[in-house]
Amino acid sequence: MTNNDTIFALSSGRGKSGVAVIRISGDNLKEFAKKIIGHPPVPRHAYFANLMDDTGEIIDQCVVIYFAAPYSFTGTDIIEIQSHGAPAVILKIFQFLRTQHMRIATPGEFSRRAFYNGKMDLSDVDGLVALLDAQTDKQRVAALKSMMGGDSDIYTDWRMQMLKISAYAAAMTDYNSDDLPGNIDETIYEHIKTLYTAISAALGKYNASRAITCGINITIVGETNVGKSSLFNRIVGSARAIVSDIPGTTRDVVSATMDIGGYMVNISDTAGIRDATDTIERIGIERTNDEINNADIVIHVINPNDKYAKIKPDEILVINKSDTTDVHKINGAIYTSAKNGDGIPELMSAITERINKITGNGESVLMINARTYDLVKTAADELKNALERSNGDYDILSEHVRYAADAIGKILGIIGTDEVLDMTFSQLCLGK
Ligand SMILES: Nc1nc2c(ncn2[C@@H]2O[C@H](COP(=O)(O)OP(=O)(O)O)[C@@H](O)[C@H]2O)c(=O)[nH]1
Ligand SMILES: [Mg+2]
Repeated sequence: MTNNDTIFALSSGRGKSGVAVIRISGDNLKEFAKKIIGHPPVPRHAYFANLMDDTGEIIDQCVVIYFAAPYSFTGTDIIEIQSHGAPAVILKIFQFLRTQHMRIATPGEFSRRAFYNGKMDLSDVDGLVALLDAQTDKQRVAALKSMMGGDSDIYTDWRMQMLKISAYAAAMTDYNSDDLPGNIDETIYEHIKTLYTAISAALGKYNASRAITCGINITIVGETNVGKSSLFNRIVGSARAIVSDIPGTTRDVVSATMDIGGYMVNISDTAGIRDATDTIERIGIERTNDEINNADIVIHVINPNDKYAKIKPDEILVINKSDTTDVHKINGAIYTSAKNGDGIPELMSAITERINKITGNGESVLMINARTYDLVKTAADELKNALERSNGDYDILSEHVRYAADAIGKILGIIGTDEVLDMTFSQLCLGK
């Protein structure tokens, strides 16, 4: 596979649609554009064309746009063919393109070209991957910011500062200390400290970033028959979980994904906690415990007049069946009736409030993912090493700061191995 092959793919979604977009990337596509529209193309102009194969048979009526390098998504020449979105049309166009010395692109190959041609760095590609996966508005906003270089700007700034400090410290060893300004040590150390604080703060927001991109995990727990499944159905808005007055009805974890205030939420209904009578229910209860460990928010449901000592920090205490009897008040608890809907809006507000606390309202968080987390962490650790382990030896200090800069360089793909590139691009679909 070379970067010069002419490649094509369906860039719009699969299945029947009004319009399909087929993208071609390669060197010198002007001739081909001329051939299909019948005259030399002006870049970025939309041309209506009867797209014909080499036998003169019309394949479809299309709109064709030619983008001249380097002003395209990939930095190469690009032709976009907008055809009707019928599978038969797309197939026929693909067959035609294959006869024109073109091959189908591998997943992410267009983005890989954009990366190699300096149109995007790896952090931007991470943003693109996340944007194509975005299901909620907050996911869209965070991913778009990252894709448009918001995160790259921060990383690039950190890296430039590190490289400067590292070079400066390395040069210090060549000077007699009398020739250097008196407070030079302090200046260097202060600078590293400031950077370390900024990077640590970003790491501290990883949980917020993860909650936005992967969803916030909410688990409903409590004893059997308190109305967990009924509440789950109320929250999700459909009868997903089986409700019954037979204790132990819910044995497995029932999950749903939903959008609450623009955030993606993974909510699960669990088996009630009690001394299980059979093996399957016992497994269900074990799974409940796993869910609790993974949960960002636990909704703990109890019966009216159940005794309850203290609400835990990540917990929302819900007293259900408020329609049945007068309930005694517990400070901070929410009162609901899954039966008639009382208190459900209050419960939703309490959930939203917790979500906003976890995500910090989603405001300017670096979109850290599993790949970048380790690298940001390495950068922070190396700055710490520079501060604590160099003991005034500027060569050692310079080296540690340099390692930190390398870690950030890997996030951007400036320093990269093929495996990292393969992993990042393979997450993209065909046509991207
Ligand atoms: N009166 C009343 N009954 C409820 C309420 N919520 C649930 N139930 C009933 O309590 C029983 C157990 O409900 P379920 O949702 O299966 O509880 P779970 O075992 O905690 O999942 C069912 O008969 C429900 O109809 C409520 O708010 N009020
Ligand atoms: Mg249940």
